[in-house]
Amino acid sequence: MTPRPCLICVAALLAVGTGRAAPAPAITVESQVPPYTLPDPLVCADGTPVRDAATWRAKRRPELLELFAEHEYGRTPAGRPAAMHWAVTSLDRAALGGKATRKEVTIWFTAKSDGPQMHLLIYQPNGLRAPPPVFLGLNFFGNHTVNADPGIALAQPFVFYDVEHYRPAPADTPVTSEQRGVHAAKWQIETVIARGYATATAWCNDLCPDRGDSLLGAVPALFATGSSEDRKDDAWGALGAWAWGLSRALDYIESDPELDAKRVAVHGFSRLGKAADWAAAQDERFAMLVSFESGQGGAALSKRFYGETVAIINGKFFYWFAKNFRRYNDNEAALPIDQHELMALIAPRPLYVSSADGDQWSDPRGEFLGAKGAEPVYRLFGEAGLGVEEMPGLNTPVGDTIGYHDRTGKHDVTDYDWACVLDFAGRQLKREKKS
Ligand code: GTR
Repeated sequence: MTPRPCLICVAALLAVGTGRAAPAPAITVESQVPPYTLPDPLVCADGTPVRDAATWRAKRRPELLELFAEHEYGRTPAGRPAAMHWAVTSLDRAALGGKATRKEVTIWFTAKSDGPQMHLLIYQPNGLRAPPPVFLGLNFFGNHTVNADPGIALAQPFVFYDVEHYRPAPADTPVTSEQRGVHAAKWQIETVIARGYATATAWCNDLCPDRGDSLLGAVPALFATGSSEDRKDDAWGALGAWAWGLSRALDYIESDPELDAKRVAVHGFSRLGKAADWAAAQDERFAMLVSFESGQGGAALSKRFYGETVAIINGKFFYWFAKNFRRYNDNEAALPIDQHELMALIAPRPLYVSSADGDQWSDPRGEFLGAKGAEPVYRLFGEAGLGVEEMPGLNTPVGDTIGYHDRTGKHDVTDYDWACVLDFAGRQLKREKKS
């Protein structure tokens, strides 16, 4: 793997990119949250009120998508490349002790076999009478980390990371297969299978490596994005490319008769939760969204200025968002949108937001308010949304079409989180479709 840019290079890029001194310090005390005003998802830019689902669909939804693309995530190239194609590269009908079928699929984004490509790993439960609904999400460190199953191809290039701190490990770290399954607890694949769902995942690195120079390679290069500093102000960043890849994985799922492409729940944790949020907002083929501790740029309100702020995230992760997002560094009041409107773009599809009390950086209350602020749009569709006025106590899942919980513990995805999500999906995704 190309090494990450050194700290001096990053500092230089930051100075060029933001032209600012250090961001204002983060607030993690609720009483210090400054007053703020949220934009109303039900008022169009020209002042027209949105009173029905038809106006939302025809006017306000496209307008909000455009605002998020221009000001925050950057623009996504339309559709899929004409030469995109795929092949199943491995198939085992007796995986996970015979309970599942494991499939590996390579999706090439161009006609070239050595061009940008994504490796999709799929487990589907055996013995079902109908194609199962699917949980689809990107992983941080390679498909072989999501389960200890020795049949999973080791991610290429094989990169060792410091799993606890989400950093590459030192270059001389010995290459062994010990990384198999290091994130298995975050994925709970056996449980997901046992509850009657398939699970599909790909490594975010296939689409866009998570490092400063990544916009010059992989999928961003395919669309001639330019470097993090040279690209257009409204060009996408890594989050946009990751979201795009989730839609391309769904393109494959639509072609696979063994999977129910009409019931795909897209999910993601933290930075990959932000990507899942943006993917589900743009691509209405996703039937449900699960946003695990997606924080700033995800489910949490930016204007609360609590935990990670716009300036902090743009400083450290200058290649995640559009350059335009930097205009709101320590200037959140000027943002014409906020994240409750991103959550509203999921309506009327089921949405689940999960927080962790030990993860104040992601702003649990801001994530709850992001979900809560989407409710007026769900109501336009006759959906109840969260159904509670106040943030629930710890470990108390709430909600109808919008689900939410705040778990005790650190920044993570746990068996508890999955248990809540699977209960919610059972009610919301597996229910008979309304005709
Ligand atoms: C942090 C970042 C968060 C979140 C997190 C993660 O460093 O500040 O926005 O994305 O990484 O992805 O684990």
